[in-house]
This record gives sequence, structure tokens and C-alpha cells, in this order.
Amino acid sequence: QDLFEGVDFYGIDDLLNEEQKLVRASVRDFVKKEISPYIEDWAQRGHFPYEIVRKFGEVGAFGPQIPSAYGGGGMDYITYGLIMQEIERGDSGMRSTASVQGSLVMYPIYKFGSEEQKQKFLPKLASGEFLGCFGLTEPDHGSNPSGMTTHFKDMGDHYLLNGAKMWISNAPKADIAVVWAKNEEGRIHGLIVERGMEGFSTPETHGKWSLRASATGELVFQDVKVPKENLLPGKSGLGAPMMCLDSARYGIAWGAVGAAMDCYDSARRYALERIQFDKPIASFQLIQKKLAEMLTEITKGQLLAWKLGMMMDAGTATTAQISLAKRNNVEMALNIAREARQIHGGMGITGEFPMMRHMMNLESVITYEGTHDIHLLILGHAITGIPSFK
Ligand code: TGC
Ligand code: FAD
Repeated sequence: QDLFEGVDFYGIDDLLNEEQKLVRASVRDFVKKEISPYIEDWAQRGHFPYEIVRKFGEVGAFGPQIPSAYGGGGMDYITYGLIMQEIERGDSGMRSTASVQGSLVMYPIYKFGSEEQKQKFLPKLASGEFLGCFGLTEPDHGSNPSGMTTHFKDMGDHYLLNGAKMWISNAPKADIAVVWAKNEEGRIHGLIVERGMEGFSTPETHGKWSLRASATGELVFQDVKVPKENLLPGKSGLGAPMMCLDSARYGIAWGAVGAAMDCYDSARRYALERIQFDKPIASFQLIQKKLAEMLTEITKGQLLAWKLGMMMDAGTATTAQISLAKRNNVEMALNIAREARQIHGGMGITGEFPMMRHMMNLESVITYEGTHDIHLLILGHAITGIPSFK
């Protein structure tokens, strides 16, 4: 772990500018000091280290792509991706905390919020004074969010919100929730629900085998009075949350590369040190095949993420292009975690090494922000022009 410098077989660093490399180095250092030494313990205990929220704020992990006028980093999407890569090299659950805050809470407030909402919430979210969450999924509507039943009524001087969301990252500790709900006409809107509002609760989801260092929960709304000024005025319809997902899924495409790098790095080191049949296992062709294939897939994933980042910065990336990268890179990372685990033999199942944790985390990553098959179907739609969902 101490010697880890990243994986760059194709000189992809040549495609990065000095500022991007500097930010990556600072987040890499942060992960090495603040996450890697503790993550196995947090994950084994199912503990979300709440103090990391402030620390993420200090290192600039919250909303790096949001303009600095609102407390964000004012950086490009490549830098944002590099930050997600480094954090997820530490742990996917830690990356979840950061990507939900930046892409799913700060982004909608920045993109669709009023000036008052931006001033009120964005600087506090950027600094980590506030933690946010994003409520789209419901118990009966996961892949098909347009079927949501959470709804609000116009009561004249406020809205009355009822319903429930499930599987919400950060929910148990969140100060605010960006919640997607239907109005009386069935149109989807975003509402900012604040902790302490009567009738709003966030029960924690227990018993997860995955993302154990991330707090997951429900959002329950029972006649919650939401002030009218908490409705996001800038955009309505399913397209609004989908735009947030574009940004978060992009971050995952980079994050998965980080998890894969960590597994590959551990497997390479172990293979060189572990002696069987009087030789390092790295000398056996079957082990070399695994390592060579890991490096090949990581390199392809890096190039995909980088090119997608260029398209994000140019504003030309399509949802289907984002799906392709999220889908490819998460599956790639999951396969590498499994192969790397094999290289470690029995030791690979323990918390001495990171692969088992990454592998279990990646089972969530391949499911959230659109399942692996939903991304395939988004691509199928783009290829054929025929949506299979209808
Ligand atoms: P469809 O008919 O395709 O679209 C409905 C309306 O939305 C518009 N739209 C978009 N607009 C802007 N950007 C996008 N990316 C858009 N995608 C869709 C579309 O134009 C249309 O607008 P309009 O005006 O015509 O109404 O929608 P559909 O109901 O057929 O569903 C499509 C589908 C299945 C692809 C989509 O709903 C989907 O992606 N489902 C997966 C759900 C999902 O990803 N949930 C994620 C929840 S959040 C989460 O998991 C966070 S985990 C975070 C962590 O811990 O890191
Ligand atoms: P379902 O939609 O019920 O899918 C079940 C299976 O059916 C899947 O394999 C799926 O691919 C398949 N399927 C569904 N429809 C089709 C179809 N048309 N064709 C073929 N196959 C299909 N959500 C949030 O809103 N905010 C969060 O912060 C958040 N954090 C999460 C954290 C964790 C740890 C997890 C596990 C989930 C989180 N989610 C969050 C929810 C996540 O986005 C959903 O789990 C995901 O979108 C899938 O929905 P579902 O679980 O209801 O599965």
C-alpha cells in the first residue's frame, strides 16, 4: 500500500495537465492517510466514519466540478474523475459519500436551484458542514423511477409531502435530502427536505454485505410540510434527476478504475512475494496471464474514462456514452477483484488485503445508478432507436 503510485502502462498521465496531477496527488495522499489505514476496520464493523465528511470538505472532494463562487472546486470533469478514482481506490463506500454529495445533491441545487437555495446550501455542502442525500429510488420503483408514488400537494403556503424512498446513500446522517416527488398533475419535481422537518425520518438499512462503511437508509415522509422556497424551480420531469445521474455515473466510471488499480496492485505485489514450488507464484504463466489481462483491462478503462471526461468538459457526452463507460468499468473492476482474490489464495478472503471488500462493494456499484442490464438497455436504445422499457 505504501508504495502505491497508480497504474499507468500507456503513459495516460501525458494526457493530464499539471493541475489535474496535483489534485490527484493531494487526494491520493489524503486517501493514504485518512482512509486506507482504517477502512478495513470500518467495513468489518459496518461503521460509517462521520468525521470523514468534514475531511472530504477540506480536501475538496465535495463538488469539485461546482463553481468556486458557491464553494465548489471550479475544476473540470477530468479532475473530478481523478478525485473519484483516488477515493474509490480507498473504498467504493467512501466514493459514494463524495459522489452523492457532489453530483446528486450539489449538482441539482446548482443546476436547478434558485439563487437563494444555492447561497444557503452549496457552501455548507462543499465544506462538509452539511451532508446531503438523493432520494429517487422507492421500494417499488428502482429501475423504473418514473413510476414513483412519492407525491406532494400544494397547500397554499407550503407543500405537503408523503411517500418513502429506499436504498439512499448518506440518508441516516444527512442534513438535507434532494427528493424527487410528483405533484398533483403527476409531474416530477425536486424538493429540498431538511432534517428536523416534522414527519421526516431516515431509518438506517442494516445487514449489508456491501458498502459497509457507507451509511444507507430510507427516507420516510409522513405529511411533511415543505416550505415552497424548497422546491427546485429550474427543471421538472424525469430528465432533472437523470441529468444528475449522468454526472454521478461518469464519476463511477473513474472510481471503478481506482478499485481495480488497488486490486491489481495488491495482486502484483503478492504474486512477487508468495513462494510456491520454490518460486514466486508470479513466475507461473497462469498468474502472469491474470496480471496481464488485469493491466490490459485497466488501461482500456482508463482511456474510456479519460475520453468520456473530455466529452463531459465539452458538454457533448450522451447518456448512452456514460452508460457504456460505467457499465464497462464496473464490470472490469469486479472481474479484477475476483481474479486478484484468487491470486492471494486463502489470504485473499481476509481483511489483510482489500479485494474481498472491493468485490463486495462493487456488487452495489454494479447495481446502483442504474443496474448493469439497464445500462445495456440504454445502449440498446441508442443503437436501435427502440426503447425496450416501453
Ligand atoms: P425516458 O422515457 O427514457 O425518459 C423520461 C424523460 O427523461 C428525459 N431523460 C433525460 N433528460 C436529460 N438527461 C438524461 N440523461 C435523460 N434521460 C432521460 C427524457 O428525455 C424524457 O423527457 P420527456 O421530457 O420526454 O419526459 O424514461 P423511462 O421512464 O423510459 O426510463 C428510462 C431508464 C430506465 C433508462 C431510466 O429511468 C433509468 O436510468 N433507470 C435506472 C434508475 C437509476 O439509475 N436509478 C439511480 C438512483 S440514484 C442511485 O443509485 C445513487 S447511488 C449513489 C452512490 O451511492 O454512489
Ligand atoms: P429492480 O429495478 O427491481 O431490478 C431488479 C432486477 O431486474 C435487476 O437485475 C434489473 O436489471 C432487472 N430489470 C429491471 N427492469 C428491467 C428491464 N426492463 N429489463 C431487464 N431487466 C430489468 N437510489 C437512490 O435514489 N439514491 C441513492 O443514494 C441510492 N444509493 C444506493 C446505495 C446502495 C448500497 C444500493 C444497493 C442502492 C442504492 N440506490 C440508491 C438504489 C439503486 O439505484 C437501485 O437499487 C437500482 O436502481 C436498482 O433498483 P432495484 O434495486 O429496485 O432493482
